[in-house]
Amino acid sequence: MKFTDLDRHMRIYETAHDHCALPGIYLVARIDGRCFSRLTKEIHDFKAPYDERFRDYMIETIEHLMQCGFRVIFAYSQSDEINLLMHPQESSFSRKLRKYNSVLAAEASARFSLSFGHLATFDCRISQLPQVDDVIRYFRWRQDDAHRNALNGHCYWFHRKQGLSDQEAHQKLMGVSNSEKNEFLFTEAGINFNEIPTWERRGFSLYWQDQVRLGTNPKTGESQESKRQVLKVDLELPMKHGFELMVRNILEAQL
Ligand SMILES: Nc1nc2c(ncn2[C@@H]2O[C@H](COP(=O)(O)OP(=O)(O)O)[C@@H](O)[C@H]2O)c(=O)[nH]1
Ligand SMILES: [Mg+2]
Repeated sequence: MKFTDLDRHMRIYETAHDHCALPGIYLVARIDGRCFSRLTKEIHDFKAPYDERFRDYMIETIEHLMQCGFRVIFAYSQSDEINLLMHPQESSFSRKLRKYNSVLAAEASARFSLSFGHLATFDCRISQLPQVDDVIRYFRWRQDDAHRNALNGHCYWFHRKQGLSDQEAHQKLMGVSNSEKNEFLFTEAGINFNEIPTWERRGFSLYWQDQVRLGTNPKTGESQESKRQVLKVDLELPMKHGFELMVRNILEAQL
């Protein structure tokens, strides 16, 4: 068989089920660390439940993901996950989902591993959201999950530090409500949940901001202003409705 015939014959198997996101659908990628429970507990002595070094590796990874060829307008991260909202007109790779999934997972894995100094990998999935309200709900969902994780994490690690095994600590938390966990932390562990760092309770974000710089016009020698976009790392996110409003403003500014 000639190469051109063989190529045409085989290519179908590779591409026939390629799915492209429809124009106008909002795309959010969730990139999640693979087996990070083990990695954070056994391979590295990260402080538990939260470690600023781990957070900073995630920030370096997100900064890379926001500048590696996709039009990412907003990132939200908590625990070992990174959520990226694409610009509505994002069109790389003809919006082929397999490309977003594989390239973003690969870029995140490579960048995080460099910071971390060990092999670490991420998977990626894409949510295709039909309306702005769905995008807002998506990020609200992830932030509510951050709150749940923080509450659980602090309770779990308090039990562990008291000498309980992994299984025993998990069992202690079964069927316990959020307000009971709050109360437990306050009375037993001496932790006022509302006073732990905001980024632990609410996650954190990266987004673009205009920066005005004063320079000199090389031709005229006169001073002039120039504008460029820089990434802001926001560790003090608002919560609930305030967070929803923030995501809405960032997205609607692009429409
Ligand atoms: N020690 C520590 N662990 C963290 C930190 N951030 C995330 N993790 C852990 O990362 C894991 C992420 O959970 P999940 O994605 O469900 O588990 P996976 O399937 O093992 O990756 C949890 O076990 C978290 O406790 C941190 O700052 N310090
Ligand atoms: Mg994970």
